[in-house]
Amino acid sequence: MKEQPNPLISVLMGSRSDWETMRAADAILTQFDVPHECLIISAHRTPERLAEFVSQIDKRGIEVIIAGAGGAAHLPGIVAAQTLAPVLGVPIESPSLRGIDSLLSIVQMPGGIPVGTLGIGKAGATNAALLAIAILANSRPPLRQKLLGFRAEQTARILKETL
Ligand code: RP5
Repeated sequence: MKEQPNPLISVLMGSRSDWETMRAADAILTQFDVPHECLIISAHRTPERLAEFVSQIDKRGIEVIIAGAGGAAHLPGIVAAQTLAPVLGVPIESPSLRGIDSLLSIVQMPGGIPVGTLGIGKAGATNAALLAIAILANSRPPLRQKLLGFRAEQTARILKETL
């Protein structure tokens, strides 16, 4: 859907309908100039695309994967099962159970295969991107500086607010 050459981060989502949420992750990664891609890959609807994606993760140099899914949200777990790259899961706010189903599906991974689970919806997508950037920033001082700047701007903005 949205690709850059040599992405460091892959943003996956189970359906086009997840984009309204996951575009928040895309926006943060774009703001930080982090090479990334956004792809629709469904664990149950496009299993072959999923298999092809996971087989190429290391070869393509992808370091962190963000996966948003809703309902019986198994995408982050099935990706995590097939890579050592950190996988961050974003529970989509599903219409029927307001994302509680997605949250519990993603967060309750049995011990042994971790998925770092964020909050439901856009805040979760935003934080998944910031966490992915923090992971990359451990070995990239310029990115760490940008992250520090982002925090400082956020703090300054809040301090300026009045009622
Ligand atoms: C999941 O099913 C997707 O992650 C999406 O959140 C949910 C519903 O998909 P659609 O029916 O809207 O395509 O695979």
